[in-house]
Amino acid sequence: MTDLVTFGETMALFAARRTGPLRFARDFDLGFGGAESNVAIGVRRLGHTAAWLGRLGADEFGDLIWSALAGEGVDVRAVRDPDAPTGLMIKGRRTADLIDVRYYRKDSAGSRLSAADLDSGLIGSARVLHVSAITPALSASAREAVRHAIAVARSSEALVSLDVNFRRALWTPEEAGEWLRETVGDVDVLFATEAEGRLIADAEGPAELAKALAAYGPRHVLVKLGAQGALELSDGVVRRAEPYQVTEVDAVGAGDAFAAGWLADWLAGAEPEQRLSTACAAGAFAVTSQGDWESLPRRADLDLLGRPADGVQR
Ligand code: KDG
Repeated sequence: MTDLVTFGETMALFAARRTGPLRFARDFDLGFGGAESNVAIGVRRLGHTAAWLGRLGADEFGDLIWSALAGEGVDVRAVRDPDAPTGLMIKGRRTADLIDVRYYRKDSAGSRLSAADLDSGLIGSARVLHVSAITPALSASAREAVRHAIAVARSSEALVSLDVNFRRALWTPEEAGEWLRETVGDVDVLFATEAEGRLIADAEGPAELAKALAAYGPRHVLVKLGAQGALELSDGVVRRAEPYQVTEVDAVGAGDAFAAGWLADWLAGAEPEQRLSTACAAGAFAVTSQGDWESLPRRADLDLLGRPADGVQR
């Protein structure tokens, strides 16, 4: 049995090393990223088994993603598509504090994902199914894949987790809101920023927003508040966590890290306060270095945050 199964599009990532307009970038780091595979790596590093399903091009980027995920211990169940390339992301640094991400993913292998690519037996035997609302925005077949996977997980009583992960480049707020309102009643855990939560429901303040979102059905609602920490509403109880103080280098992937931390502690049967704290710690680690997933913590790393030390570990 796999603890967590997730699926979605993972793309090759070229990250500019130089700050300024992208056209003047000379050197790029080659890596990869995908909201769901980032979560799979995070959960794996925190001690649980994780499988990632998807479609990759039969190309060098597909090979890179496959071998790196497998190297992280993720069970990779991807279809290799001979007719479509692995999608690309280009990450520029317009200013020292502003990262801009461009996608080259239209008609990519990942966007051609369909329900037939998913191993229903694997989903049905998992303890957690994690999806993001990026996938339904990729194509009609990918949207159907999400619907199918949630139905399989529901019938097997797996915990169904959904991260809103709104991508304006893929669909409008209205389109996203409509899909989310149709779907959120079928999930157990909902991760959203305040702005993302308002795609679904309107309410003042994070606690009221969490209550409005919970009214749609999720048992656990997590509202991510960035530098203000996070708020959780679970079984009617609101909990608030303060953020960990770290120096931010690259915020991309923080939400996936937060979800990974929360889900890993749910799998471990941790107390709600501990679970929320681990989620915040994982999110804090994610922003400390470049890359969408590289600085995700292992269990032993979690104690490093918040230590009033001189910043040196020997
Ligand atoms: O959350 C980080 C992800 O956004 C990134 O790794 C790539 O899946 C991705 C996307 O669509 O932006």
